[in-house]
Amino acid sequence: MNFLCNYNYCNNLSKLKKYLKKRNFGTESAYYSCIGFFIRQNELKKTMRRNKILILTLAILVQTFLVSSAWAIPVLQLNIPGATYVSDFNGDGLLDGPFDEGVSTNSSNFTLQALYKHALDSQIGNKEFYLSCALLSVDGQPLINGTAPLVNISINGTPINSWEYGKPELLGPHGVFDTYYYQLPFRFVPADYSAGGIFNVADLTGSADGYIHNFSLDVSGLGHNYAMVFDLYTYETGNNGQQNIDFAPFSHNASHNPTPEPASLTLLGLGLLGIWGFGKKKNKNF
Ligand SMILES: [Ca+2]
Ligand SMILES: [Ca+2]
Repeated sequence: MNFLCNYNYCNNLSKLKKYLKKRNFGTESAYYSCIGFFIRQNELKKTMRRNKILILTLAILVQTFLVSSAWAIPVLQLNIPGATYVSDFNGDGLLDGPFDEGVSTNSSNFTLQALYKHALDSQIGNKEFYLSCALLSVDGQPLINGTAPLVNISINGTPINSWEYGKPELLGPHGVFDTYYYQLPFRFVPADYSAGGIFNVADLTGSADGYIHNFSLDVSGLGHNYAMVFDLYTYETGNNGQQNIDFAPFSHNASHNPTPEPASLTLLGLGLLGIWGFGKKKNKNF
């Protein structure tokens, strides 16, 4: 009787009953074999529907996760407007250096921004934050303890030339330290508030409320011999008085890498002169 139990009839039991009655196929065996087929078909359909729902739910979950990760803005970040976000500075495919993952510039004069994702807060000025400026060699190595380098930078026009050796107190382990560094305490002010102005510096996505504090930096004093990595952090006092650190993730800090050394620029210059001389000589021959 399976010829009766095709999809058209077996997906509708009452239709099937009517069909069997009309054609006098009302024998029990025919009816039950069709009902069996009907149940199997229906179960298959149910399973398919369940799988569909499962796949849809998974797809929605994956999408939600992807969207929320793109919109996940760290509480603290450093940004240099106009600079580029570098994900792998030396291009070796590994996250292995202080300049990997972060906003980086080779300009000597730039604005460094401290971003703090936070709701509008009338008590904003009561909390102290810190910006650390760590001196490194141009290839990203911490400096060796000895005589402090005779370099100065300026922050908001104030010259900084006193370097401490080690790691900022309470700041967790960080590949950049121990080295010479300067720690600048600062506070956000009400005028730093920006409704919806906080974004993820890594991919420029997102929009959250928070505070942006600008520092004007002149690091021309580093010349071509030093690089600098900037970190942003604050301390929270927990319920039982312990100090917890909140810091910009290392993937959201900033760095300065100097332009190529004069030696290579001189070589480039000599090369250009050579080409120019060659061109002149060639012209004379005409
Ligand atoms: Ca790397
Ligand atoms: Ca970094």
